[in-house]
Amino acid sequence: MARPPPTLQRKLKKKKAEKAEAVAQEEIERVVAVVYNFLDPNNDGDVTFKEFNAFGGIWRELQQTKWEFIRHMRECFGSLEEAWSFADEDGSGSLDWVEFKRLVRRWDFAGPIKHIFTNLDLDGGGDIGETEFMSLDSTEQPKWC
Ligand SMILES: [Ca+2]
Ligand SMILES: [Ca+2]
Repeated sequence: MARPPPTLQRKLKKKKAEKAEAVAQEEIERVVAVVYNFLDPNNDGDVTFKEFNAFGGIWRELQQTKWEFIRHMRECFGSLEEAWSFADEDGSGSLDWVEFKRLVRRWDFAGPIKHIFTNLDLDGGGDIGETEFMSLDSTEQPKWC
């Protein structure tokens, strides 16, 4: 089959880009709607300062817990690399929830570990891979800690 003339090719390319942009825009709108619903628990269509602040509070709490978790591991193992080699007991290259829970208990860390687990599972695959785990290493201490 002959290739379409360059002008048509450009047009097709532009159409494709426009379509991708529309899909991205839809995705953004979907996420914004989810966040907005989350922020507007009484569903009056208005996000009050108080509601917005509650969300900020949850976020700060999570950052703080995460930071304490990192500090705790560094105290116990010296570094996150050491912690990882200890954590992945069966050498599968990832930590599932059960594995994670068992190990965190052994480290005597008391905190909302489910939040940490969900937060660490960046790709949402249900377990924590080494790259995901090591992302902790670049986490900075929250200013308020
Ligand atoms: Ca494992
Ligand atoms: Ca994962």
